[in-house]
Amino acid sequence: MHEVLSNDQQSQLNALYEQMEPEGLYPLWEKLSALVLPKPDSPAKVHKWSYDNARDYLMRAGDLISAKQAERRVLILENPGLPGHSGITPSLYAGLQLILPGEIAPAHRHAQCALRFVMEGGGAYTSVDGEKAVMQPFDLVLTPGGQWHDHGNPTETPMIWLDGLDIPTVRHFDASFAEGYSEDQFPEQAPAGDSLNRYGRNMRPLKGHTADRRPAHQPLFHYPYAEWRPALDAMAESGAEIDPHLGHALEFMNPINGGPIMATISAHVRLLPEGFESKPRRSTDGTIFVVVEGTGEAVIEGETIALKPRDIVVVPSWKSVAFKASSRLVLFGYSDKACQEKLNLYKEENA
Ligand code: GTQ
Repeated sequence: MHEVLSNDQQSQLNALYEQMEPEGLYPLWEKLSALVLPKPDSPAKVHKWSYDNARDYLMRAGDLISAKQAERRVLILENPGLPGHSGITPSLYAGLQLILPGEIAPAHRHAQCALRFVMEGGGAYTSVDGEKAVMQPFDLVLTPGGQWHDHGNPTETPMIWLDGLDIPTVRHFDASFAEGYSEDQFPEQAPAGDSLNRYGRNMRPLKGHTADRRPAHQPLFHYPYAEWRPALDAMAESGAEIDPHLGHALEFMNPINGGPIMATISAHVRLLPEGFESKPRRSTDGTIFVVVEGTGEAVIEGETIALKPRDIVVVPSWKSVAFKASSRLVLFGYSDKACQEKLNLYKEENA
């Protein structure tokens, strides 16, 4: 409201509000400026989770409940600004999942899209519609919505990865469906790594992808560290111009259309050479970062956050962020940019 109301007018309005409230009616003019914001004002807070601390709690949970009992033994990374929401941002979820040697997290499928970013261990797998992706540290593995998936660890060492899901987005649209499979493991449909072999190297099956077993629009679900990490190094070593706001940055894409990895989630990696300081940048996609390598700082709206390997940091929508690399800094990030771009909402500002 722009004009000041007289006391009499205000008290008559208050009486009106009181009468209509039981019928679910409210005056927009009292709320308009809080509903239609001139710029994003996220309730989510900037926050960092120490991997070492979270890992200790997760291992303690591992002593108390099996992966099978839990269905998914995961610690939720809840944003302190979103209590009870189970989200790390208003649209996205993050969790740390532990699979101990010999365990299986039983097969299920759901509307939600998930990514896994491996934090430690090696040789455990995620099986997607009956095809295993055998995972190594800092690999990215997808389980797109609607596909059967189970996880297993046939190795001698615990396996921990970060789960990134669009749980709050699906909840927002009231569009959740989920079901368990009749057996622990979905029957094997193809050799481990088959889709990566066919689609992961800038090629596709000669026979034509629509004849394949994978959904034609989303054949690839494994983006190994062994491939993305050397790509960043090659960029840095080639003398390629470095983006002042991002560093050397590459986005993971769906090879079918060059679009984001999943309908609702985008993901990327960055390399900042030692001593590099990125210029401040903000974007409407609140982003979850994992430090893969190196040390440095994130300066988020003037707040300095120290970074070390495996730290997890959330930068909410429209908070300005700049990174300083004390040693060569490699970051993985995921956000809802994929979803916002479809809705024509995405914006960024590079200072
Ligand atoms: O691995 O399927 O962190 O369904 C949350 C929900 C993991 C999974 C989570 C899930 C999963």
